[in-house]
Amino acid sequence: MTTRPDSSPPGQTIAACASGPGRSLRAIVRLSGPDAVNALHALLDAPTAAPGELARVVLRPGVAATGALPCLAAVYRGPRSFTGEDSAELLIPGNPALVERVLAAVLRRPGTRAALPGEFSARAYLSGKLTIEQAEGIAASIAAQSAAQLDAARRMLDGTGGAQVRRWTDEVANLLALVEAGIDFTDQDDVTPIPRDELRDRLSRLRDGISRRLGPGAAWERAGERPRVVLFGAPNAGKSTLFNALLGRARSVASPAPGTTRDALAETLDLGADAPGSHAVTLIDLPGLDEHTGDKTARAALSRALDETARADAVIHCDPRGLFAEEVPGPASRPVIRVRTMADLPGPAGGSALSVCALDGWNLGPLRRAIADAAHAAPPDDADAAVLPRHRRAMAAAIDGLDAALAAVRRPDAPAELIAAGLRGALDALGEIAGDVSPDDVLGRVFAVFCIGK
Ligand SMILES: Nc1nc2c(ncn2[C@@H]2O[C@H](COP(=O)(O)OP(=O)(O)OP(=O)(O)O)[C@@H](O)[C@H]2O)c(=O)[nH]1
Ligand SMILES: [Mg+2]
Repeated sequence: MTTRPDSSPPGQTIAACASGPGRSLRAIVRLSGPDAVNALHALLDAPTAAPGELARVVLRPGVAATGALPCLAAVYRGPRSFTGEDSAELLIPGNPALVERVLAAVLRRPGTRAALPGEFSARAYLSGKLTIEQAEGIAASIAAQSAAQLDAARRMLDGTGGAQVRRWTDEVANLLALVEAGIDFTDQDDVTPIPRDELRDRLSRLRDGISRRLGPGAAWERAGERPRVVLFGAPNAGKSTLFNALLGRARSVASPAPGTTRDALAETLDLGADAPGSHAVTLIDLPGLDEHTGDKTARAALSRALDETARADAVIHCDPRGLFAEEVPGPASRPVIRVRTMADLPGPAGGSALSVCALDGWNLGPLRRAIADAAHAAPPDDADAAVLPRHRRAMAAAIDGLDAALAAVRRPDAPAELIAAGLRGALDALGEIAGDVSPDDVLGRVFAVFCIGK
């Protein structure tokens, strides 16, 4: 991620609970960074076994305000670990209070801090341990709600999903080369530009293949409605300022007084310029979540904010502290983009939330693309939903490019440059799926929708 000068240096050790909330047989406390192994050993009465092996250990009496507690632990030495750094995992009984105490003991160590959502995977990506496709496969397998979605996630993890995209990419690149050969060398005898009939057939086949993969589309695409995207967060999180910055005009009142916004303000946000192939969305500025108010109007505003968030198609969770502690109401499968607002002010170190500054516009491009990706999420009950939102949008953009090329091929007088332009658009769009994305986009768009501990 391009960092603003106030971002703190890397090299910190991060820790988080990597298992789900609530009670379970076991919970996993996960650590990564230079101090990970020492931090683990400080909790135990004896060092663990060989790297990579799960060993029986005993949690020292007092660490978690308990007596000695038998547990399991494993250490992984960098670079032979998931993140590429020294890492450790501690498996303890899955009791939330116990997990909290163990994490608190770890986090008391200097140089150790709580991991932000997606940070383990972001570190793995940055150290070259994961491709972007595999990182997305991890997120997708956690979010999957159907066998089809699990299959799609597995295809991302093992690279077979990417192989299909590469075949499409190759075909577009071949067609582009043929068309360009026709443009540049028509006066040379040894180069035969591709006949229009053959070009049209291959373009149609390709377009139909991508379109089949995309499926019938999200509910609102069918219904002709715009996806509803809400700005959610605490009072004074910078929601209204961000709303105005995204729209490019001062539509909502923003002020240093908490509780300024009292109603849901909806406006159309066009994302086409930053995210080709994307729809316009309805962007909604909401009142801040002030749970501790006695005021009747504020209570009505709070319930409006919760209702709108619960029925939104995507959520932009705003937090200048980068903690994202507020619980987001609504279905768990829906995209939530974590945005650290006010990135011009000193704030938390590193992390994988998308940092933006609404005052100077920093990183609003990646945020617009993240919104466009989220708006392409298919509903979870859709059997064809097994394509990630980011990929859906890129495929839609590729189809737009191929349609433009096809339209040009069908016009006998259209110059070959028009066909080539459409093909280049399709090639760029498919390149995005394969991972031709800038580091800014990767951290912002991919990891900002991960959850903590992953
Ligand atoms: N330095 C800095 N200040 C910001 C930024 N964004 C917003 N602010 C300031 O933070 C304060 C609160 O901003 P709002 O946009 O009104 O916050 P809000 O989340 O809409 O607040 P409520 O409507 O009360 O829930 C204002 O004084 C803004 O000028 C930013 O990126 N950087
Ligand atoms: Mg506001």
